[in-house]
Amino acid sequence: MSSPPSSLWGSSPGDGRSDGRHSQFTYRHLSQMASYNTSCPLRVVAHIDLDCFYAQAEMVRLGVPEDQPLAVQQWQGLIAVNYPARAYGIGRHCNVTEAKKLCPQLIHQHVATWREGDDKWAYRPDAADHVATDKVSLDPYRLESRRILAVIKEHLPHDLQKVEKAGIDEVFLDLSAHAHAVLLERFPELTSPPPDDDPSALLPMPPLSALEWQADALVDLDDEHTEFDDPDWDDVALLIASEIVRNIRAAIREKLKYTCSAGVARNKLLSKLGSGHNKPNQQTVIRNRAVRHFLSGFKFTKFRNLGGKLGEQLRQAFNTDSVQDLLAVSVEQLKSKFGDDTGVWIYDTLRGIDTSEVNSRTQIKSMLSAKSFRPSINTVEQARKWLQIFAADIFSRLVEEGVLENKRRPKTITLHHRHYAQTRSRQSPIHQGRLLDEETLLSLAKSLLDQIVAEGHVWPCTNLSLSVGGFDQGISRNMGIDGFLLKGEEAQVVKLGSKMLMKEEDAQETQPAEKRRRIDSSGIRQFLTKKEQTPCTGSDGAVMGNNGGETLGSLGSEVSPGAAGNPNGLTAPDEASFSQANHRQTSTTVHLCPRCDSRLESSEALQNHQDWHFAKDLQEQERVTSTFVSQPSTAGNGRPAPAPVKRPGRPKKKERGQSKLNFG
Ligand code: TTP
Ligand code: CA
Ligand code: CA
Repeated sequence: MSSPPSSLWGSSPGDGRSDGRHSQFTYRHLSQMASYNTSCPLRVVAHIDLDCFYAQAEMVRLGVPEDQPLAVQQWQGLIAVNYPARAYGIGRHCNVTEAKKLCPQLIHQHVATWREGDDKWAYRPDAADHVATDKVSLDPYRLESRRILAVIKEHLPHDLQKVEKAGIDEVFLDLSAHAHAVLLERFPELTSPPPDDDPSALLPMPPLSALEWQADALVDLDDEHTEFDDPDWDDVALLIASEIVRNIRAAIREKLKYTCSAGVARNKLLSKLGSGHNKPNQQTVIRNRAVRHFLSGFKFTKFRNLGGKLGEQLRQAFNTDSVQDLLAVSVEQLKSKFGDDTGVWIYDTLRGIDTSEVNSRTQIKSMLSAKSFRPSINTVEQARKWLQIFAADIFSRLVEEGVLENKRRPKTITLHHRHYAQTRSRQSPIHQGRLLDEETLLSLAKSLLDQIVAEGHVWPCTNLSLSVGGFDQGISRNMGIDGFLLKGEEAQVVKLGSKMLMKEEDAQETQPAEKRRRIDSSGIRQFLTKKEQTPCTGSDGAVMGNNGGETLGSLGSEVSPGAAGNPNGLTAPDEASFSQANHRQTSTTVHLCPRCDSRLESSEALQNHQDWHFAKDLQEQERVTSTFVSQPSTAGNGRPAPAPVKRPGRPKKKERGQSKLNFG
């Protein structure tokens, strides 16, 4: 394995562009593509994100014309807004009344709900008035998410897939091996052995003087480069990746009617920024020679992993949130303020260097179904009705996970119960042996409830949540920063006293919370625990908007944890939960959130705020949910599918200095 590119911007392995006859890249770099080497300067990564996802899902389901303004409603708030509606100034910050004022013809479709006493979710015309008896179901969107993922997989060669589901509506693809295969096919000269069998020999230049980027939005090059410079293999690799992505997007459009946006670049950091750069229905390519220019316009708080505590500390330390400003800060300064690892990581990130893996680890580790009650519930019978809904909800998700085929099954079931400020939890094993069914889940849940009720002083109850966990692990540790992140996410849950996201060996009930808290609180991890915006401080109030403009505390129904500015844009399936450890922390403070220092006006608001954090954690964990095979490839036939179908409404933009490229 060779060391990362030496250039500041990570694009060129040598001192600059080629000598005219030779590429700046070596035979070794080329072969690194095939093995998904994350430091390979020819690496190509894409991020695909659905446009206004829930809104599109409803448009497709209802057969609504594409130019019809539509938003997805949850109680009185909006959780997704399509682009025609955005043109009226409608956003997640609006409630239904405000949105209708802006656009009277807006369709506001309420999300599907489970209803107390009913055993199936449904779209109900009166859902908005039933916050007390209904629970949001995001199953329709999960289902669509899965169909989209299936199309993406279908369009990638079976043995050259590396796909990470990064949220309900987004994926990262490491297209390096696939693009490598296409490169070898189109440029057979690359298959010859290097001169003198020396892998560090420079490759010949690509036999091309310009590349055809079709409708892709190309980011302008850095100042020292021009469009008249000959392309090198990194440009060609990105072009191939962008063809692959264009074809995938066309297939999603054709088969499922969804539009999505994409970013194509050399790593996750850049591709993620790229996909959001030209929404909707466009893909943005960030060539290596354009990285500095591209990044200079951003606030670093928009970067993956700099949206939270670490980003805030960085902002405070240097009194700026501009990437450009921080480029003047030396790595030594960063190290002295943040420690060696984090300092170097920040230094690299500001320069668009990110060697984290696209991780096809993707198996659910736990599932949770929950409801906060306003008004509270007061009887065992009521609680049991909710357990029935939770069991049905969890079971339907387990079926999708292959529980009927006994592919994977959970080992434990946990019930949390809240009575005023007091929370109680009970857990029991799920016996392996026989087939797991909904009835079994329900009867286990009921017996956990009985145990809690037997303690007395349990009514009124303001929140119940049922979860299953202890699925087989199958998660390969990522050695990049993501590895730390995963740890960090686990660490958060350790702090919360929950076992749900943890590896089993971490999940010892007997381990004191304080001790567990210390495990992951050192070094870079403490910064990289994912903390997106808090619901009470969201810049466009998106999360608050989810509850009709009221605070979670005042309405206190299900938590909708997707946050404005959340780069993953996920929404947990209206889960809300809490833990005993969490409660211990909060009861001693004056409504100060121990995780993000937000000040809340009441203990109830604080509790709901913490529910939101918890749901975010679970949502992060849901991020880790899908199953893909990923195999380092050898050369294969990876030619992308034929030219994409033309999509309506897509701006055709001819880029400077770009002309037709004829392959082969
Ligand atoms: P996003 O990808 O963040 O947003 P989006 O798909 O609606 O719009 P864009 O075109 O800008 O990508 O979120 C994906 C889905 O997650 C979104 O359709 C609804 C849900 N969500 C919430 O429920 N609440 C939130 O605060 C956010 C951000 C998302
Ligand atoms: Ca989206
Ligand atoms: Ca998203």
